[in-house]
Amino acid sequence: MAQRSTDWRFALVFLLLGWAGAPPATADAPQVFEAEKCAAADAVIRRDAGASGGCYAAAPSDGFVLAEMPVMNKGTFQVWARYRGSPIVLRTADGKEIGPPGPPVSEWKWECLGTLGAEEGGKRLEVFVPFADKGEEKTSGVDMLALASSGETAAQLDALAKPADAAEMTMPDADVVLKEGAEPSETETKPVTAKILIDWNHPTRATSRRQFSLNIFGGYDPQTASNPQYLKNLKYMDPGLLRYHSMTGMMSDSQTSPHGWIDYGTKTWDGAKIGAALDPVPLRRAERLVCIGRWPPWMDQDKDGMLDPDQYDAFAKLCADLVRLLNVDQKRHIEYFEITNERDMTYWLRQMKNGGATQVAALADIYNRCAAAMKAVDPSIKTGGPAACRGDLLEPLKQFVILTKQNLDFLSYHAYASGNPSEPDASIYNKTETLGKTIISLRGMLDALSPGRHIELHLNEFNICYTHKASDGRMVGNEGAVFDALVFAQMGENGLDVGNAWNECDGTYGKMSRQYVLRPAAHVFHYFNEWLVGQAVAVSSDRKKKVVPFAVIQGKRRNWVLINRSSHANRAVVEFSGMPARDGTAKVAQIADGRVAESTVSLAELGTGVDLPPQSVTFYSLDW
Ligand SMILES: [Ca+2]
Ligand SMILES: [Ca+2]
Repeated sequence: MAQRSTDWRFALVFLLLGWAGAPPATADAPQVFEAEKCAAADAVIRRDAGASGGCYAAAPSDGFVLAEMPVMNKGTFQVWARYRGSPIVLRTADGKEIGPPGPPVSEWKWECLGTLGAEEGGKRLEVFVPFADKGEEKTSGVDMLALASSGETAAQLDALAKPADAAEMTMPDADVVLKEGAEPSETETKPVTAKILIDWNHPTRATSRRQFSLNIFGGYDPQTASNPQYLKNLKYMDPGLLRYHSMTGMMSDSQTSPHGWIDYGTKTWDGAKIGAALDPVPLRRAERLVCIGRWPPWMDQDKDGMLDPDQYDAFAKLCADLVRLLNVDQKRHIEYFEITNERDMTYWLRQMKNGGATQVAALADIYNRCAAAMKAVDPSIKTGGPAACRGDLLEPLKQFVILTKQNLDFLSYHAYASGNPSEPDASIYNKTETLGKTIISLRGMLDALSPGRHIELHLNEFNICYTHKASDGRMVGNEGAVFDALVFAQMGENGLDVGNAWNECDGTYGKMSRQYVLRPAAHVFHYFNEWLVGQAVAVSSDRKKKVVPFAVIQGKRRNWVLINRSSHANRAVVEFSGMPARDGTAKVAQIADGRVAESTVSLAELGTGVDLPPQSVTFYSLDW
């Protein structure tokens, strides 16, 4: 019946266009999808009387791929969504965003979110939700999706909505949850034997200690920075690039705040205090980046989180003064300076969330003035930013790069897996795969915009949970070690320039505690930096939701890691190609159950299978 009515409509369109002398219509009928039917397995499904079919799909967390749909269209077509509440972003499965995000809307509404060409046919489209609902009121969601030829109207698409079945609407005005989100992504709980292949003849990318690096948070405080155990632990973890970052601390009064670097009397940098913090940390094997996270409070008199317009040049001068103090007066040769931290929150995220024009150009203007003033003092420095808290929102970052690229040596962003301590481990670990895809998207964007000059990509904060208020204890447990190892494997595989975990020392996130005791993840830093810097090679696992491998050739050694991301033990059989059959013994370092232990294993044992403890990271090193 539906087919026949479509045919009639088609015939009518053809007839009318033909009669008007226009080219013959090539339009297909719109392809319409119920969002709840193509939603991700861990989406929330809710019932609502105003939704087509009585149901819609919602995101359980920020930055969620809510639904995927196939694109079968051949020509140019428009992508529409019927949704309510928070904005949504449509993108192709390879990460290309289709037009700007759909704005927030208060009632169910069709919005055309962009036009795609024939070259997108055969791909899949993703519906990406940047911001999930928080608090009590939870009504945001996507009801329907449509691929339509140009000229379709919202009213025409509305006619394709199916009314809710009145009998099923027990509470017509309420959003009833039919299915909760965030179900465990890995339902299988039995041990498996994973077959791991390492192809030593198939090089991929070089890895570096710059990837396996850290934020220096305690290093703002001279007392921490000069503690011998703190320094010993830093040396053990051996990061290649230290990012000095303390968001509010650095701009605090140096007399009253341990992290403060500003003399509030003179409103300038406190050179003596800064020297006392930086002097004790040796430069032996690490570059440094200093992040100027924000402007001092007197430059934001109206307290809207944005630099007051009459203070742009004053802030640029303050930034240049810091470069002069550190690199000219104190001769520290600091290589990298970062201009602002997570100001996407005030310049475009809140606008995207609540509706309103984004202010990317304003932040780019601030950036450009600062970079010019800083490079005038020391032309050798590299400047970058904006340390965006949301690297997964490509479009505003692309605009930022377009507006700053003459002055941009590195693009920086952050990635936290969750804000919910009860989100299952498997779901947290899966997000490291998403993190890898974001590296690919951002790298592709930078290369397209700056083909002649390599703009570095820095993922310079990452961890499991973005808020210390949630007290997610996994960051200081075995899960933190597994998570960091999975992130490092993604960085190595996808060619990130610099990675800095948040952070080296504190109560919630630190790779060491405030009492300078190493947490399990600290050993991941040590062994990645000692054993896994070299030429990465192709690897595979037939159970990669259970055991994840990563391998490098390091001089005369062949080194690799096996990450068991299950809460139970698994077995791994390791096979090599590109290496003649031989006997031998590999050194082993295993992080499990909160400790690290070194041992050895024979190649014969690896070929028949080794046991990997729950939530463990095991490193191997073989003399070639
Ligand atoms: Ca629906
Ligand atoms: Ca302001």
